[in-house]
Amino acid sequence: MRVFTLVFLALVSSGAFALSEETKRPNILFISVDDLRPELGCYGAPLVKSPHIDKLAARGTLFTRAYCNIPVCGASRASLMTGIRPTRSRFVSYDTRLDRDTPEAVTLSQHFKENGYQALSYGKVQHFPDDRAETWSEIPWRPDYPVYDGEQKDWRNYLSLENRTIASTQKDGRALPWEKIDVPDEAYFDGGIAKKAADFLTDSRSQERPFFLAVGFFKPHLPFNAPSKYWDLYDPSQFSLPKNYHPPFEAPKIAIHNFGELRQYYGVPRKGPLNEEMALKLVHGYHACVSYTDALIGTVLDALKKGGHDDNTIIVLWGDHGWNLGEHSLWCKHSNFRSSLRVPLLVITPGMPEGKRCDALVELVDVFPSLVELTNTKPPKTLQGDSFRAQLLDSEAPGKREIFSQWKSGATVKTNRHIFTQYLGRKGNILGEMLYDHHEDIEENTNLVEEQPEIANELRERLPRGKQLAEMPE
Ligand SMILES: [Ca+2]
Repeated sequence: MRVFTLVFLALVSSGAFALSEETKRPNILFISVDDLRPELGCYGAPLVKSPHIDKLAARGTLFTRAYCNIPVCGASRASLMTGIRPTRSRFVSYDTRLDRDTPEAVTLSQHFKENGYQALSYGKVQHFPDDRAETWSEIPWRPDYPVYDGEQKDWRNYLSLENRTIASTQKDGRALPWEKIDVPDEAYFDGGIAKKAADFLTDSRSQERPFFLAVGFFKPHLPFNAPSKYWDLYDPSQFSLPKNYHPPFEAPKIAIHNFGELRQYYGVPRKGPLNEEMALKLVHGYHACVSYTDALIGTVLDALKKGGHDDNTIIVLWGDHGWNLGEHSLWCKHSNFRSSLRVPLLVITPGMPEGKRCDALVELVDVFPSLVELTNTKPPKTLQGDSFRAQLLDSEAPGKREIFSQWKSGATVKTNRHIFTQYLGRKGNILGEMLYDHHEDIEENTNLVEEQPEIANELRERLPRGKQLAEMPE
């Protein structure tokens, strides 16, 4: 295997795989899956039914230690799409807008559009379809859903009579945090998104010039609505709550939240722990949605093959942040724990090694510079991440020394062995700190910040100072 790698690297350095102006640039299929935690068959979770993603992983590189830079949808996506890090004042919430936070930055879609690509967005890619829409070749497409009072109220996409009845009585159209109904895949928005992408990939338009096709699936974001057959893939008795269904020992209170996102659904208590029946049904519903999305990814990949694009398309599959299914007593995202920060990331590049698992540290801000390098295009000056092309060529190539995440007042640095978070008040006062040893305590159950002051101090020094990462020089 080592010999193969050396031969391969020699070929690469000799330019055998280098793209030239005469070579047709590769297409890019960019699949985002909302709230997908890295708990899939290919990530070592055999009970999770994700056959299509598992098959995809066998064709390229799976990153085992990929982290988001901020654990909330809109901000994480904005950061990835600009290659710029979040701070306490930039890319902070679910409703982040690029045209407000970084109006001048070259976005990923804009970069490829300006390099002759057709740049298309189907489904949930950026939070707002109208946000810097000019950076795409067409206005980002989403399934039609009713708009009331200027707001998109029906994005939850309930189909069952029970949920629609409940929603009609609620001020903002909310209902149960799940839905199981016997409908075809196409009935929900995500089925429509997969069909739209498949239609393009098998259409002559996809042959005209290289494409950057971003396909964004809404599930497994709450509410956990999926066709019955995906719920039925699982025996409810197989699910249990995690061993660490409790806050970490010695953790600061600020590290734990009240999972307000889930509290907004009908039947979920306003505070306190969930009863076990509800907790286990949420775990079941989440997995049903993962398997539903996995099947739709299969639909898109079949179309990619049918369209004859397999050999000339880079595929990136990523989740925008992690998700807690009871870990640390938490639900949803919005925290500085590994369970909120770690994401799935698969990259398939034609001509590069297949079936690799890479343990190097990578962060989502690295995706943009990687795609720039893989397509031999000129990087925008604003990029703050680093290309992981070297890791795609050799999964054992050394990675970054450290990566960073930010969630509100909490700034996190992750190294090969440790993860350290400091919560800082507006006046620079320390609100709390956490240190976990991932070699000894991967689940982050015991805060070592008092017990290991030397390591804590070293990592404290490695956090960006002053106004945090935001205003770091480029
Ligand atoms: Ca999300």
